[in-house]
Amino acid sequence: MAIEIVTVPDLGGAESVDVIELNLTPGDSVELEDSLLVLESDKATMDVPSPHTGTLVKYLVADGATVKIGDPIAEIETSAEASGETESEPETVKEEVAEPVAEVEEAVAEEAPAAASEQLIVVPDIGSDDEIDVIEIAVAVGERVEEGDTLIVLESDKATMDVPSSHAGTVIKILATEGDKLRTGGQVAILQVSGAPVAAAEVATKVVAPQIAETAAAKPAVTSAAQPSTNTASAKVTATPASIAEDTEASSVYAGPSVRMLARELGVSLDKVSGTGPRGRIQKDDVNGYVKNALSNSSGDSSQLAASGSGIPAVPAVDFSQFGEIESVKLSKIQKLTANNMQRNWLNVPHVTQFDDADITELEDFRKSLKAEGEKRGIRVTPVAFLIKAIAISLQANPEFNRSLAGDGEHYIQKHFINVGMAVDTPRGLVVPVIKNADEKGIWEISEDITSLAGLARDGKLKPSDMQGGCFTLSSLGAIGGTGFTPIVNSPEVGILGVSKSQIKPHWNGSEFVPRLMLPLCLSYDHRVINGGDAGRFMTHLVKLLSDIRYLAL
Ligand code: CAO
Repeated sequence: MAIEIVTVPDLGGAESVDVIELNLTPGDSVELEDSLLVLESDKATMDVPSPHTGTLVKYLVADGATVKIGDPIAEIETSAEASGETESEPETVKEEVAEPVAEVEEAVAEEAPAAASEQLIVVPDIGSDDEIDVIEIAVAVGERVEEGDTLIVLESDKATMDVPSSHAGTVIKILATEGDKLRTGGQVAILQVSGAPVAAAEVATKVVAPQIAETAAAKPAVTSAAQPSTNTASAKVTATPASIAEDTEASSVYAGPSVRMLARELGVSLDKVSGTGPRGRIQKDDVNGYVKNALSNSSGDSSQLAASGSGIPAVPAVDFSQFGEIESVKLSKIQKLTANNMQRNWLNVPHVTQFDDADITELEDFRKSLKAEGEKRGIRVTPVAFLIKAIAISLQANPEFNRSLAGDGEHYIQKHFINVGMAVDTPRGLVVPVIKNADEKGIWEISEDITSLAGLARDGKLKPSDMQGGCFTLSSLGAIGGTGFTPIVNSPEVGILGVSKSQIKPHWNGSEFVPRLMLPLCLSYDHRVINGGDAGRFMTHLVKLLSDIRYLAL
């Protein structure tokens, strides 16, 4: 028998990390490679595997402690043979690892470009202070890029945006990794702005050196190449929430192995449990609390656990492959957010949709008459510009539609500015850029805004600020078709106008039927804030403005 002290392994660059979970109880038997505890840096979590088979005598750290490389973390009682076996391993493995690292360092030193020719590329002004996820690294070390070439792609809650290179040159170091969060000024890459391409030494470094951040972002749940079973060996690295979005079910929830085991034992689906630990990590208490809550809400009926949120029965999973060929396609982040937002708004907002037609015969004649001048100005005027303007003026006249419910349930917020969101259909999903101060703008200016924002949306280049501050949303399917639909309110806004395709229809003018161009309008509203009378007045006003655009000028 021997007592082995297990220490904190190589942290791959992190100075210190937190102990966020102790996986075993003293007295538990431990197999080689069993996870002893979980460490967490600000970028990744790591399971520390046991370098021995034996019995856990005690932990030498507490949950929540901060530790650094070499700190003792646990005592394991082993048989003499077992400990002898494992002790011979580290030296060999260390040598194997050390060599390529040394080679790489030499290679990097030899090939390092002169400092004068290096150019640091940072995230340009993204219009807010928010941190945004890095979802794609578009270049590799050694690659030649031109000014304007995309280096990385960022994705906020609402849109993706490319970060272009501000210089032409060769990428010598990539400073961001997928899953990182960057804000304006965040470091992206270093370019050698003159000179030949460099060897991909940096890539080699990534393979052999267990850098927490790089490994975590490159592939969640990766076991690094430098992961021998020694006391000071490196650890299994698992992505934190910043990078789990791309992962499978197994790690798409931020929880450690013992919490997962508990959830499995209790039949709890972890994606239903809110984490109260650091960065939203799910703790054992969260799982127990969820169970307690589910049991008390369902008067002891544990079948509640199998239902989806709010007690709504889950949609059964169907294996479609039994009926024919299928493929599983990953949702983009925007699609996932849209799905969540739609469900949230659909479930939270009591919707009513009201319909009407506006006679836009004269509006269309006028719009077409603007074509020649529009060509001169380089501006394309579509019916959407008139709709935005008419909505802005209707919001002025009907301020109930420019409100949002306050979170306290006791107040509403009356907005004294008028920004109109416009749903744009893009290959990456639905986004809603906002035309600011639409009430103060004329048709030309609004048309310019529509063209530029719709273009940025389709190219994935909208800034978060382009999509913030909306008061009301327009969803125009007029160019596509249809006679009407019931749009979902873009909460916390309280109203949304759906517009379908205009059609010539017979209209009774009092003495005869005349052909008029009629535009179908569908106004959905939050019935908690807007009552039917408010909605009737808003719609009537809107129809009047569109049917006689002279009112837009008043
Ligand atoms: N009826 C008939 N024709 C219409 C129309 C309507 N209601 N609205 C637009 N059109 C015509 C335009 O006049 C234009 O034709 P011309 O070039 O001959 O003038 C043509 O359709 C194409 O318009 P467009 O789509 O390029 O431009 P737009 O300004 O009308 O729309 C935008 C811009 C961003 C609203 C639109 O491109 C878009 O993405 N719509 C989809 C919104 C969406 O997905 N909504 C659903 C959200 S989920 O509820």
